[in-house]
Amino acid sequence: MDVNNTLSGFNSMASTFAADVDQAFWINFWISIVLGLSVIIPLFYFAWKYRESNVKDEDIINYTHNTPLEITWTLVPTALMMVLFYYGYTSMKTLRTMPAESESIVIKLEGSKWMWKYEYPANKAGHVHKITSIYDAKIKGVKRGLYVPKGQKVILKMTAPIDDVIHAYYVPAFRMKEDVVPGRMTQQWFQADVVGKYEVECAEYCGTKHSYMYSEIIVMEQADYDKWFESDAKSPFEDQNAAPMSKGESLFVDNGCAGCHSVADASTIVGPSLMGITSTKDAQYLKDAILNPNKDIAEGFSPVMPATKMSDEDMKELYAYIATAAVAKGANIIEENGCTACHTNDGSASAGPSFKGMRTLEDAYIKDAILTPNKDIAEGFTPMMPASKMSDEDIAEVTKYLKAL
Ligand SMILES: [Cu+2]
Repeated sequence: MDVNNTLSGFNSMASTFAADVDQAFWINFWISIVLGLSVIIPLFYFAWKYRESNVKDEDIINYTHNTPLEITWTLVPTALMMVLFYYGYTSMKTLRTMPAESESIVIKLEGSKWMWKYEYPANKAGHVHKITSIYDAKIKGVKRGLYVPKGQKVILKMTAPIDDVIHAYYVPAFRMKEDVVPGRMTQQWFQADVVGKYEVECAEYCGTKHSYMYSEIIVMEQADYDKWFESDAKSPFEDQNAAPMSKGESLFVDNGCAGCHSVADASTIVGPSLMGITSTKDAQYLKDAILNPNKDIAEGFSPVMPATKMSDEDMKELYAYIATAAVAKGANIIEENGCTACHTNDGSASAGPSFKGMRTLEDAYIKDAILTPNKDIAEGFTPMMPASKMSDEDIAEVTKYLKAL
């Protein structure tokens, strides 16, 4: 899904009750116009007709009442208002009457700063699908969403963590919106009849990344859905599984770390970037930061990170992921510039010395060696390295990579 920061989905009516909601909206709209104009037009007409220069003092009469007129202007608006009430009430009732849980797919939904998490009931093999939707700046969208079959009733049981804020789960194409409240369970159901992808947005301002709190609902054919649901694949679509995530990366995404921390570059999202952090902080530091995040806050950041429960084993995987993800960019630059043709990572000399062990070099030395390589050659090597044109940023990435080796 490529999101564009505008409300999309109003051009489709993908849920069974979308047409009812639209009908109620347009009836509401036109009756409001009629009632509004029935006041505003006479107002201007009478103001003009009885303007001061047009009325003689002797023409002014004091009417006490006019029974037929008063009955008319009471009954007609009341009737119109009852029409509004009828359509509002019946469509509201459809939306708010939950179908029987035994005939529906009941999915738990959690909204938090700034991600949506879904938890399905266990499949036949006992596997429980847990899916996290987090906005990914690289793909300008979310990688995963809520997968549902066409023509089936789905009940969403929604809540937010007790220390979070109010969000709202909003699906324009379904004409459906429900508050997601910390410590409270709210519900909403839908049945989607059109296969497709539909955008989900948070509709309750919830802080810095509110406008990036996206998810999507993917409506699938029943057979496709069943095939995925009975498997343990993270996603029903091959392209979303093409590059399987490492355990550490899954932990990073599923626990929502990616919502606030970047690892592949130095940009600040809400929390500080974790890029290169493993070169100065050990695994114990990361463990502390996860279990008791507000003990030790990086300068310039506020204590907003929720504590996360994680096993020691998972901590290790996560730490390993952060260590490799942080250097991935530098590694890419090195690869792209052909450096690996002459330099290894493992300590063995090739045409040039190995990168391993270069972590002791000064930053300025590394920069010089890239831009003017033949100025200062390591002992035992000949001056043959080509100068590389590299931006200061790329050099910084490469330096970080070398220091992490
Ligand atoms: Cu929100």
